[in-house]
Amino acid sequence: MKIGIVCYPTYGGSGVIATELGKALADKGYKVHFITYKQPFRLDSFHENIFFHEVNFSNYPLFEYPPYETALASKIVDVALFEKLDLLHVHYAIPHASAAYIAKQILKEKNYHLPFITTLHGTDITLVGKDETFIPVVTFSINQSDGITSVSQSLKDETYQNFDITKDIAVIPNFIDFSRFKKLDKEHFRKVIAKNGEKIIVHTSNFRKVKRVEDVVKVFCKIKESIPAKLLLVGDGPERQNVEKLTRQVCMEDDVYFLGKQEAVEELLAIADLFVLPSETESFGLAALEAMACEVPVISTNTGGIPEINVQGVTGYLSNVGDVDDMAANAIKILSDESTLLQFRKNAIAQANKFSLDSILPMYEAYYRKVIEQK
Ligand code: GMT
Repeated sequence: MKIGIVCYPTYGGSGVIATELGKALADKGYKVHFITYKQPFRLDSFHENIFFHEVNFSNYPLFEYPPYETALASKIVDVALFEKLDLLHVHYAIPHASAAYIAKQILKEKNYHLPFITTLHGTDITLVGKDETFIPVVTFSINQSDGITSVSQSLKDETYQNFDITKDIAVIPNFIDFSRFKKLDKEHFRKVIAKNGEKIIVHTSNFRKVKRVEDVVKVFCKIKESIPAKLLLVGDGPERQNVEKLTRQVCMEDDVYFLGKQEAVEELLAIADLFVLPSETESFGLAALEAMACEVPVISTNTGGIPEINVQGVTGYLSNVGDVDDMAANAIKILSDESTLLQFRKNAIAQANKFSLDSILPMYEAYYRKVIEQK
């Protein structure tokens, strides 16, 4: 089967899942064609079954807003015809689903049938997609998809609540590649960060407002009142400056490390005792799952799809958005007793095992076959 994959190539969960899915499919012998404006950041090595097609678009001075969607649709048409794609899988609805629809219509004129699947990832529904400026196009293009998947039950429910969707949405959760995400022995590294045996708290995200990274710092300050600890902040984005400012105001900045964008997240999770994810909304929370796969318990909010991953009192704790006192109290409960921490660590990996690549990949393969056969 020849599959086209459209995604955002930047630092973010939807691009990570799309890339990891493409790599796993390629390992199984599928021919995978990535169509994006930049090489996806996790697509870093040669594979005989993986191809990359860059979407170039004109910077003609007339265009205050370069017409990316038009360029993407044209590229999809070109790749589909030349590479004889059987299926197109677009990740994140905006603007990928509408570009896929345009491409499909153009190809139809050329007697070429290209079914497409849209995977909803989160903010394409919960934040950006809900914006009045996008609703008509998002609703239309989701309904025109030959298959629709959502990364959590919560996101599926929210899609039906907010959009007039007439088709069935299949829930296919995000997954973890355990050959990469597992607890590594990095004790030497731990000693560099936590010289005096401090506990290590980690947060990774794209530092957008929705992630509430300032709450991570607030929780950390409260933890530090009872437990010696260090905080590793991994990632970068628009809120970083505000978070840095807060850190300088409220906390001893020596205990907080801003590590920026890191490729080998698993090496940082290897020394973590706790992961904090205080998001305003989170359709799934792939970063939390990655932490759990590395045996790290999670303190999170109870929003969106997070409760489908993080189990209250088992793999971590969940609090209302913004309730930093509750988050800190829960963190202290886990960190102040070694046997409790160890139990939470074991529970976290056991829960993460339910989302292994090996169990989720066949769900995508079966869905692909169903969509192709339904023409
Ligand atoms: O964060 C976003 O704005 C979009 C997206 C991304 O590309 O990172 O994140 C979403 O997709 C991830 C992968 O399916 C999910 O794990 C994240 O929970 C989800 N982000 C939000 O819902 C905020």
